[in-house]
Amino acid sequence: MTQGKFIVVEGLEGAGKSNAQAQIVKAIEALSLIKGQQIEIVQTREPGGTPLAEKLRAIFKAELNGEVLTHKAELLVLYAARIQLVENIIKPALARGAFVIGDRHDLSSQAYQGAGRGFDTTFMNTLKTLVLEDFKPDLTLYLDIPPEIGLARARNRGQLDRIEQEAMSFFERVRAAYLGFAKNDKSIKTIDASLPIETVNDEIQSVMRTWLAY
Ligand code: Z5A
Repeated sequence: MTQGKFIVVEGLEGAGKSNAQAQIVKAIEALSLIKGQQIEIVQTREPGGTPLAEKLRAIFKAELNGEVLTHKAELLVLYAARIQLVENIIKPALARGAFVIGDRHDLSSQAYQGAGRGFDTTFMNTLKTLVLEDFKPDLTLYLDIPPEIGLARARNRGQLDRIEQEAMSFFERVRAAYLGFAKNDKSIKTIDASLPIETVNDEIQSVMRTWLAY
């Protein structure tokens, strides 16, 4: 059995990650048809994706009756959820030969906690290596969008959660960090997510066809 692939979708809120995941599924299904073999697809989200990680997601997203969630506690909650998901769901799926599509992964912590909250790079890299060792996605699609457009889309869906209520400067730092990571890592492909959805979909299909080589 060949090892599967881990594909992650990243971006600010409202960038269209749910839509992008559906496009990735479509591309993998096309590959399945061409190869004439069924490819298992597993979809995950972070924080979340296991019973414990979903509980940690609820803690992460909630207002805690006035208790301040410190930035370090927030970061450790995210890594506790992540390692549960990686060890219990993602690695076994990859070992079965599945394609795992992740709605966010470690790059979110590097961008939101590293750049957004202001943890330094050495601290972030040390924590990442301690928890995840050398585990990383095979491919990341970064959906780039100015925060004012993404947040407007998120706002249309209803009430904003704890992170979504951060200042615009927070999201500007997060976006700048994502763009910097994408510039320095060939496994991260940037998609302009501010374009009309049909154009975004065409671009995702093109990136996926090239990457999957079909
Ligand atoms: N977080 C963190 O800080 N650190 C970490 O390590 C991790 C996460 C893992 C997760 O919340 C929060 O956790 C997130 C980062 C933080 N914080 N915030 N804020 P979540 O999972 O609830 O939310 P999200 O990940 O940000 O997802 P989202 O808001 O649902 O965004 P999305 O999935 O990208 O959006 P969407 O639902 O696909 O699209 C939004 C709307 O836009 C929808 O109505 C679409 O139809 C529409 N859309 C999509 N594409 C287009 C285009 N091209 N044009 C027009 N309209 C479009």
